Parts: sequence; C-alpha cells; structure tokens
Amino acid sequence: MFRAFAYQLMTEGFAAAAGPAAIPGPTLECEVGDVLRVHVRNGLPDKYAQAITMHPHGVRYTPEYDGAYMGDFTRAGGYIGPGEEFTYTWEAIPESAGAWPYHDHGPNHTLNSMRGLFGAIIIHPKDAPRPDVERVLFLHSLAPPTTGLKRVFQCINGCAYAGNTPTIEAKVGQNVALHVFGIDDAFHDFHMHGHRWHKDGGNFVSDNQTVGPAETITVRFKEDNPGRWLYHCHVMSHQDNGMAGFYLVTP
Ligand SMILES: [Cu+2]
Repeated sequence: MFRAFAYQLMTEGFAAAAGPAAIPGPTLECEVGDVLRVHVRNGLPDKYAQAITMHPHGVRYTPEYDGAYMGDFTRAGGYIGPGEEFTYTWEAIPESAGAWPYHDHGPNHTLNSMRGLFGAIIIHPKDAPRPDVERVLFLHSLAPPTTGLKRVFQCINGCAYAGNTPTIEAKVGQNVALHVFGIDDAFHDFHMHGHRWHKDGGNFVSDNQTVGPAETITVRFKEDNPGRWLYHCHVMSHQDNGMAGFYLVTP
C-alpha cells in the first residue's frame, strides 16, 4: 500500500488522530435534513507544507464553505494553511441523497487530489432502510510524480492488484450497495463478474458502467450468486496495472 496524502479522521478538539491516515479519507455519512459540520486541520508535515482545503460535491453550502481557492477572491474555507484549522458547514438537502466525493481544491489541488486527498459523503434518504453491505470504491491512479516510484499504479482505495485492493464480502440474500467513484483524469469502466444491476435505479441493466472524473455510480443488487468473483476496471491497461479486486460471496 502506498502512503501519499490522505485526510485523517480527527477526534473532537483535534487532540489526536482517531485513526491512521488513509486513502480515501474518512467516509462522512448522514441523512437528508442533516447539517454536516466538518472540522479540518492541515497537519501536513514540513516537507509537504502547503495550503489545502476540503471541497464537497452534492451538498448545499455558501461560498465560505465551498473549499475552493480562487486567488484574490478566495473565501475563508478556500485556503487552510499549514497548521491552520477550518470548520465547514454543509447541508444535506433532498437533492443531496446519494454518494458524492470530497477532495482538495486548494492552490495545489490537482497534484494533491492525485496524491489521495479525497473521500466520500454518503447521504441516505430520510428514514430509508440501509443496505446490508455498503462500500466505497475510489478508482484512481498513483503516478510517479506522487509516489517517487518508476511506474504508474492503477488503484482502488490507494492500493493496486486484487488481494491488496478491498476484498468485499457479502452473503446470499443481502442487499449490496457499492458506491464507485472516478477520482483522477481518466474514464473508468466498473465491471463486476457474475452480477448485474439496474443502472441509476432505472430499467437499463448493466454489468459494466462508465464512471468519469468526480462521478459516482451506485451499484445495487440483492446477492444471489455465491463464490469468489473479480471486480475490475474494464479499461484493460488499468486492470493490468492493478485496478481489480475480489468480491467474496458466502452462501
Ligand atoms: Cu480504469
């Protein structure tokens, strides 16, 4: 596993990290009608010291909480310098239901987002039943400028190749929801063996769905096919460079 940049889940008051830094960063989860208050501290070590932000998709916010660096027009949340803190306030309105990415949108957002500074916001409809198995899968690449390694790795959640990438587990009869995000400059094709799903909840059935930069698809099905399965990006060069994983279904 590679450690590039990663958001860290902090305890209240930022006394200590609540867990190790990871790619993706912590998944934020709430219901329609909730208000998200997200405390961010820039804890980058000296050798990476630079401003960062946290820019959300899908939720409602005012310009202060956009988390976007805009030169002279930058608002408070658009520049969190090294050691500084900022609290974002975002609203989960009815149109926010779904899964969305957040990512760095500071002055160096391209490189930092490619380094792994991103995560998921899952907003459930009010009082809706939750899936039995719910996972987030970020499709992205870690390239030599961000790792110092000689070759590119096509990753899922910061790792490359089945066995390193997330192994998803489910049982027959369970309701499964997989939120799949594209979070680099490429278009990916999420493919799952032995399963199919209604695209966007509609009538069109797929087992292979395109997910572009900062797009999310949600794959939902009721599990009915036990075994060890592959899931992978169907862009062949991505699959060959690591964008694949196991899905393990027990009877
Ligand atoms: Cu791909």
